[in-house]
Amino acid sequence: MLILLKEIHKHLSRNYLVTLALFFTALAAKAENGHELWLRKHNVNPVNVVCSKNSATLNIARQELQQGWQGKTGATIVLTIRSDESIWSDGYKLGASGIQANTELGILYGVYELLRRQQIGQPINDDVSNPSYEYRILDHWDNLNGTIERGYAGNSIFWCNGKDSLAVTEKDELLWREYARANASVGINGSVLNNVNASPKMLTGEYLKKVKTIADVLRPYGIKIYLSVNFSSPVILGGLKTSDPLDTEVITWWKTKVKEIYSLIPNFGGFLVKANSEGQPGPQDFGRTHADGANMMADALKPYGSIVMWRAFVYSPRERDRARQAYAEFLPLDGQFHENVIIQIKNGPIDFQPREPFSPLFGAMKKTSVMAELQITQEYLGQSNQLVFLSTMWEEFLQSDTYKEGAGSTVARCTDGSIFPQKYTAIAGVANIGLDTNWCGHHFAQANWYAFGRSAWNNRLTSENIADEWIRLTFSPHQTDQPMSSNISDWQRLFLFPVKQMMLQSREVTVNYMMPLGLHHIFAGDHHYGPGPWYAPKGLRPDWTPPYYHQADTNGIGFDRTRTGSNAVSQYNEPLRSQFNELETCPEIYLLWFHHVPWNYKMKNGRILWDEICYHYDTGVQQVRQFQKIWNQVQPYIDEQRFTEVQSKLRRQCRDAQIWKDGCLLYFQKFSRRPIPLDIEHPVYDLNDLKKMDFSTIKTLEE
Ligand code: GCW
Repeated sequence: MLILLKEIHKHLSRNYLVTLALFFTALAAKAENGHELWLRKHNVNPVNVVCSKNSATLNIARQELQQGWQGKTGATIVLTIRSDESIWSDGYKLGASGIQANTELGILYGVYELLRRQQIGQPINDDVSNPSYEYRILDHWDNLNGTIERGYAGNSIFWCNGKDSLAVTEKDELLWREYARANASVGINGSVLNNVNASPKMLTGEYLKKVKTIADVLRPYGIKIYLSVNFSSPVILGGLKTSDPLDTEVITWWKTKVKEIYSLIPNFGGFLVKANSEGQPGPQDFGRTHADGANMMADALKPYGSIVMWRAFVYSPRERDRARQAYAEFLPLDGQFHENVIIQIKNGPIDFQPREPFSPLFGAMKKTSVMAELQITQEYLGQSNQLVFLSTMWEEFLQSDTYKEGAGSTVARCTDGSIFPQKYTAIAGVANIGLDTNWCGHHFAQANWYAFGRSAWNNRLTSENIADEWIRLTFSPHQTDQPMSSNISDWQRLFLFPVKQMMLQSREVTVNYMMPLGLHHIFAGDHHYGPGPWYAPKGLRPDWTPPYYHQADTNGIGFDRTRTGSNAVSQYNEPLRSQFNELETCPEIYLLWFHHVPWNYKMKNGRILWDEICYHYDTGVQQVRQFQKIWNQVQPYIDEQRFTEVQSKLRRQCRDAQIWKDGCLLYFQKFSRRPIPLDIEHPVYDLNDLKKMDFSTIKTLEE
């Protein structure tokens, strides 16, 4: 990979002077702050839109066409709502002269696809496009005081503190409309408005009134509202003595609450619940099961055709291996959940780490609807300081073979209804959106929002495809920036190509400098930013400290999850179970996830494990430095604001990658007692200094 990066760099240098001259005026291109996302304004041609119906959604469709048409001047485009067997749900059929769909929303999605293709220069053949998942949802971990759990792009766009916290201004509504439009343009059709660590206040009348206002703004764009609910709400809000899900008063309380919600929001989508996890209340507090709790809520929602997304993110401090727990608790309940319950499972068995094998629950539950929960916000992947395109990670996950019904039973197929005919199919992503002007903190983090929507619509899209589209939409030169548009092929060669390669490699690069070879959860502190393989404050529960996960000692490193260890391998179907279990057949990317491996273990390339770890960390650092060079060389093709903002983030990423490498190598070296290979750069930081740093605050390290 490094060689490829060097090639790109060489290639760029050769052309640098020529292009600099050619595109110099591009520097004066319109300032862009990123707020328009992938929906930037451009020159349009007049178009004649024919549609026999009017509605809020269809009016948006019409307006989008008129404001974004780049096809033939004066063309006529017909929007037809007519059912067709080949079209499913809100899918659509695109043709040269029009769009056909079963639903109004299908028309709107078709319009966005048509405009996208015009903009990126893709042909329109009689194509049918149907969504892979019926529910494509953003989970906002927004607190009602405006802060966002694991948010790195400013405060909530929905909630705020202070005496006017429930007032809604025109500015709020405009922002919500922009948000809804961006989501609809990539096919997202649901938003959970509040944190899964849910405040009971969410369900009070005054907050529900604000939810109604938000729902009204989002509705024409096809975005349904969902709420995270606190299991103790009947006691805290309703004054009941218990929140036991089998208690008749509790059941009535939820039914009445649901009725109240529907009187305000007729298209309300349902609940998301984090129960008996990390201190949240749940049915187990009353000796009941997850199924008892989920079914009680599902029954209250059923008359309205809506769903409960019940999270499988559970683990207790007493268990020997956290990676086993979701499976151990949920599999025995398979078959007990009511039809409108969907179990929401994180992609990996632990917690959104830079690399995890897929959660074995995906290949296990057969009688229950399951959905994947991805994390768009980069809690564990550099937050909004680092350029990491997550699409490749999600692709790896969705295409992982669970062998549930033999080879080819990918996670994608286990969740989209192709293997198991689950009544509801869904996918969720934890949002990375906040009040920052560019919405996501890092300009490239927008690509993760985009990629989530696109993959939720079509779980077979490749990351390369998605990155290509996103770069073209987000950065392609405006037609008015003359020298650029006349040299579009240079733009493709000198901007699109290198930037795309950088994005496609970025997740693996991050794995290299953070947690290669299956290492996981070795962060310093609860902020989950910098390295902290040493982090183990007295009294903290062991499964919240890195030594629990890396298990480094003088013999070796890694968590033994083999048959003779925690036996987490047994949760996978064959042939994975045996493959993961054997040191020789375990893929090296998961080596230290499944095995405790001696420092001198011979890797496939002949190096010993310790050396291989060193090379991975070092390669990661070099790769990020290469990103910096690539970015500096694409400057002629991009507006100054976005160029400088990304440049400064890459500077920080380079430094932080170095900190990761130095911190981890110096610490693990205490156990390996081996030298760092002489042909790689040796650490520049001192371990004791790094141990004292608080990586969550920029100030400690900056300048
Ligand atoms: O990844 C962990 C996060 C918590 C989060 C939790 C969860 C919302 O560190 O901040 O809480 O997962 O998914 O519930």
